[in-house]
Amino acid sequence: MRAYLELLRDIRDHGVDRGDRTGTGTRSVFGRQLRFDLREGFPLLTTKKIHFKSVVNELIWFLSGDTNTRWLKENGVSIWDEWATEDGDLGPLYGAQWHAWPTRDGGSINQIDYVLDCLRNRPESRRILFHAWNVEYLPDESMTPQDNVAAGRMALPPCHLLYQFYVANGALSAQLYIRSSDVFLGLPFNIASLALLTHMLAQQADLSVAEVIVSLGDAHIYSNHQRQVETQLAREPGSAPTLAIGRRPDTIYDYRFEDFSLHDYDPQPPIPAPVAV
Ligand code: THF
Repeated sequence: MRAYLELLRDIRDHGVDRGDRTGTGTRSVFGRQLRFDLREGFPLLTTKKIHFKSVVNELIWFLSGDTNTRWLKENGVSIWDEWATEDGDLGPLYGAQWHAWPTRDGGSINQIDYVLDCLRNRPESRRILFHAWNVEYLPDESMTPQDNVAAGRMALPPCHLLYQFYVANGALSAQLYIRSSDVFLGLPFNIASLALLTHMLAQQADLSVAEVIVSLGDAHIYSNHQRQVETQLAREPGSAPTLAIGRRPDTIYDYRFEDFSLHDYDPQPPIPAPVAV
């Protein structure tokens, strides 16, 4: 995860200070790429503790097509609470678009099934991707997240948009485009989640794993994360943990938190930071 720490340093030293939608203020750079080789370990940050349970359960929740925070809360995950309505609703964001992209005849398309079909039957395809930027359902920016949900729109537009996969020599790689990356808080989650999804898809399609790549649009540090960034940059990174998957579930939708275990994850303490809503 040295590349991650270098990105933090790059933004701190070379970024431009700008206002932002949330009113918090950010320092940002535009257009960066980080790569991690999954054969060298699982890319989970060691310079602060990452709540791995939140990463796993959020991904299981996305894959299931659920867009209500109820199941997440019951499973110890609170990272989506800020944007939800009182009933826990988030509107048709990630899970809905991944699992059930709405079609004009009132039906839906499961993009995850499509990806698995490609991986199994057309691994050389250059179209193995799924997308969450469904423009018809993007929020109206003059309304609150909760009012958008009430109007049938997403609570907020997807940050991680486009997932593309590539198979060579029986090994799966993945690249994710993130249009707007909260580098201190969100990015470590997004990298770990992409790596986990790659392991799950590889297991389901009888492939091994190769690389994960994140391509970032606006990569920013929020002004109220500056102190936390300094704390993190003063720490020495440890070695990467490894991921083990305890069984092979029948489908990509049948994974449970207990199926995953991290070995040799020995992180430094958490660094609490406020999330901009
Ligand atoms: N909005 C903003 N401003 N930043 C984001 O990273 C972000 N996301 C998702 C949607 N909107 C966003 C939500 N994902 C945390 C982590 C991921 C989030 C939101 C919040 C967070 O607070 N992490 C803490 C503790 C986590 C825990 O205890 O489970 C941390 O210290 O890592 C990016 O996709």
